[in-house]
Amino acid sequence: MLAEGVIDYTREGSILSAEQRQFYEKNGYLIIRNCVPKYELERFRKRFQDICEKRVKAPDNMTVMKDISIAKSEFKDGEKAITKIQDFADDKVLFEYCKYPGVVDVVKDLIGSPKSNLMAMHTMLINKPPDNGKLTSRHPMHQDLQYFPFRPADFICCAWTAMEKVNRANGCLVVVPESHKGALLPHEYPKWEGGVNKVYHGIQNYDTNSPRVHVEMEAGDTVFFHPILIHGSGANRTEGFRKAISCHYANDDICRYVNIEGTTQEHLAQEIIDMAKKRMARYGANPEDVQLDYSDIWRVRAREVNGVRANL
Ligand SMILES: O=C(O)CCC(=O)C(=O)O
Repeated sequence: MLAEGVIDYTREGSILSAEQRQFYEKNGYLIIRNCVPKYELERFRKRFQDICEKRVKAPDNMTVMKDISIAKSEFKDGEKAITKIQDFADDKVLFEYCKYPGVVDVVKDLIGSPKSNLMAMHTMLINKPPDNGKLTSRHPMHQDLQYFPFRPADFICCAWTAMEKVNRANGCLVVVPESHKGALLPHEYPKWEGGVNKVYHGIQNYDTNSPRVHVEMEAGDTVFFHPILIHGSGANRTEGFRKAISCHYANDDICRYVNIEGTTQEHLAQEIIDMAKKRMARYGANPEDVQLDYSDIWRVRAREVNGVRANL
């Protein structure tokens, strides 16, 4: 079924039809409606609120991010101050999302098989804030592979689940179908007047005329997408916060870490290494004493969701 690292999308999956798998192969994404039940989403929402309001302790390695406009606003703490939490794999409630069978079974059908060893590599709960007019709530068009030091890309997949209705008004995902067939393009910070959030890199000289699809979804709908697919999200022009939860998976039987030195990823990798060193300093380590390779950061993040870890 997986000959020489090539996926045969013409066959039926365990739960996906051959048509669904072929849609993913052609377009680089696939929407599964009603993939995660509302009661699970409510548990994740409550947990996020408990973490934000400090009613439960956040795992040590979790990153809390604030939109640059919020960082300067009256909201210093709590749910309204937090734009995103990242690396929640050590939070037992939120990590249930990554292991949720309705999600994992689709991932197995897209990048592996029922027996594949699958790792959760990157976890996020995004709480896109209402935009204050500066358009900082936008996420520039990018390719997620820009962040990853492991390959091959065809064996990596993101699951992104809407925790409420997402539409153009509150900044749904925007994807460029078939763009996953291209290469990883150079990224940089967009030159936006209102400012850009930390590590929100966008594609250099992105052609705004590229044919795009606005992925409007109901709570529980999940879009699965390839890490080279060009995507981003618009400003949230509503009064509410737009929540989504996501996990990037990699097939551990096939994927290996690669050296990104000297590539277009190097600059971003250095930024992320510097952030990790700052965090270590907060825990008492001297960053000068730490030799940190970019792949080490990902080894620490990776968690098994099916089978066992062998390579990542
Ligand atoms: O949820 C969003 O608005 C965009 C998320 C995204 O594209 C990302 O974090 O890579």
